Amino acid sequence: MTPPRQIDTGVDGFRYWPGALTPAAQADLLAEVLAGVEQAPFHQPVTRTGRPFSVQMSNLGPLGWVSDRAGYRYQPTHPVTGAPWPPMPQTLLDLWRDLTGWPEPPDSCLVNLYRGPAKMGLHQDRDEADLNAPVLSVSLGDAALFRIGAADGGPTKAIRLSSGDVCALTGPARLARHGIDRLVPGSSTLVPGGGRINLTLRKAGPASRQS
Ligand code: MD3
Ligand code: FE
Repeated sequence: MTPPRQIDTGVDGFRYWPGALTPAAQADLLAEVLAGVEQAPFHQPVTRTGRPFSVQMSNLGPLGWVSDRAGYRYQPTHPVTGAPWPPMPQTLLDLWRDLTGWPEPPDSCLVNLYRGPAKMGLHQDRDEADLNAPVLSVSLGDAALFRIGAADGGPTKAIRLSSGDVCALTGPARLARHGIDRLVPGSSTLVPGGGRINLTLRKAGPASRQS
């Protein structure tokens, strides 16, 4: 893998590998993810106030991020079917090891599906037990305008994330504010039915005790 490109987001610890996955690798990975999602169909979560997300979600791996009127959390089962989440593809475990070097594997892969006007408001990711562990994001399908800014406020910057791009959020970027402003419609034909799939790999559960 090529070294990450340092781009000026104003946020230290944002590491970016544009075009990390070839078109063939993107197609193979998407097929694995969609096979998993057949067992764990996309659902539309709601916030604590009952407002639906415009993004549809599923998860792969031991823990999945869910949101409902009880709040946000990671749980081992699908909120609608009650079944355990399908396994995380080995490709993603390898990518995490190669790019983050983190000593523990990810235990969660959130699969976000954006179609049409779907977006994600500016937020921080802080539902994970160990906020020192990095987060790795893989973009597939239509490009998106991603927005990022420092944890403590101030200006934000927009970056176009395209299919096959990978980014890691480490160190001071781990608590960065970030979101998705909008898709760039028609920029890819990868996802059947159109749109964008983002895979977010995390170590969500507690760090295992070091021996
Ligand atoms: C910066 N997902 O699921 S991925 C999310 O494209 C989420 O679906 C977006 O934000 C998406 O929580 C953005 C890039 C990303 C993921 C995690 C981060 C950026 C991040 C965590 C900290 C800082
Ligand atoms: Fe996030």
